Amino acid sequence: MSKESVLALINQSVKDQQLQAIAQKVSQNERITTDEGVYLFEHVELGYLALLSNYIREKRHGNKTYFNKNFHIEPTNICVFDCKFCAYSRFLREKDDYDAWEMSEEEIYEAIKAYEGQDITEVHIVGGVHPKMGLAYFKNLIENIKAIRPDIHVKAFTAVELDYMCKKAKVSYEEGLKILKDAGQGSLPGGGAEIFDTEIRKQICKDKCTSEEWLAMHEAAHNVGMPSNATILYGHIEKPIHLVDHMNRLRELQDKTGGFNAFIPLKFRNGNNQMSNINEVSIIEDLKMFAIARIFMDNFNHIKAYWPMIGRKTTQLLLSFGVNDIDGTVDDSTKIYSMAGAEEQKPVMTTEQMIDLITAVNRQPIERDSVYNELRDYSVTELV
Ligand code: V47
Ligand code: SF4
Repeated sequence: MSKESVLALINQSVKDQQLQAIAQKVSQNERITTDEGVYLFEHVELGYLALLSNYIREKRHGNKTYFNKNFHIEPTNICVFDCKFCAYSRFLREKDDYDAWEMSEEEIYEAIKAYEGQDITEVHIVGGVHPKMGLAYFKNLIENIKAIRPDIHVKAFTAVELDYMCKKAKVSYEEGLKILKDAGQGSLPGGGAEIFDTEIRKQICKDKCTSEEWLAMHEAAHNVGMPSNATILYGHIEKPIHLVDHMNRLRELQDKTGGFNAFIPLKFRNGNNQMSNINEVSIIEDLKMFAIARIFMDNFNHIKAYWPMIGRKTTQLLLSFGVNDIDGTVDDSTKIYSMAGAEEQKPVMTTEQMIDLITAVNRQPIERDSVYNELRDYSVTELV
């Protein structure tokens, strides 16, 4: 839809001057304010959010929808922290914590070798914050993974894991990140951000790194030449003002470094955790979150829906609400969401299924690498 038609439609159909002003800004590539962000959450109907976010999405990416061929490794779910929303972590406080796991180094290398000969481009490694797995352990692990699979991009460790390992090793964030980068790490995933507002963070994850530390870690990563992603955990006790504050802090850091690739809203799932009394939000709230993220985060090139978390059908819908990236084939036993009741209990999609999911809603499937170089356009090449 053209700029003129988006504006005309909004101007003709609503008397809401604030929405008209926002639409005007969107059509002129201008940034909206935090007050306007909150206004979108509180007063604007989903149809208008769809119109604006899809306009931005198509202006930036047309119908292109990115995915990659990746797999996940979660070395352990043993964690020194106790986030209230986490269904996955175990701290072996009691010896009979039967569903705690800890992969041996050999098991990790075997998991990498299992993909030999397959055109996978990325391994995503995150897990609990294990008191015994430190910087030296992970440096060695990454070096060995790269020795087995030199071509693979290692996206690893949330800022929470990195903060813990740097502090324990008594090195600055930049020093720690340089060690990992030299070992072969390529980028950072976006986890651990949750909600930056101090009060909300205190209530849902009071003992892990602070918001300031999370942001400082990502700034340090960008400074040493490692790009990263950013997430937000929405749909629990937060209010629109906290969502907008969170996005604003990321937008400011992105202005400074330009090092973020994608913004990934993560829907709070209420299974088996200490916040199970909180209802999950409706699909309307999901669509709103992604659409407003697309409108507000004007300096983030990609808005990603992590399909194992949000489900395949909602992912398809989200491709008309600002989303242009759906992560990867994932192939794995990733448990951080399945244990909290996410849509997919054992998420894996073949390339063919990925292509079908995207083409079924008239978008263009593009395989990308971890830093968004386009590898293959599946709308013009045959799957072999
Ligand atoms: O930080 C944990 C979230 C995150 C729950 O960068 C939960 O490409 C909802 O960040 N309900 C870790 N969310 C995973 C992550 C991620 C995933 C996929 C791709 C990328 C990327 C990053 O998982 C945590 C937390 O926000 N999480 N428990 C839950 N009950
Ligand atoms: Fe540990 Fe991460 Fe779970 Fe928090 S979300 S308890 S840091 S594994």
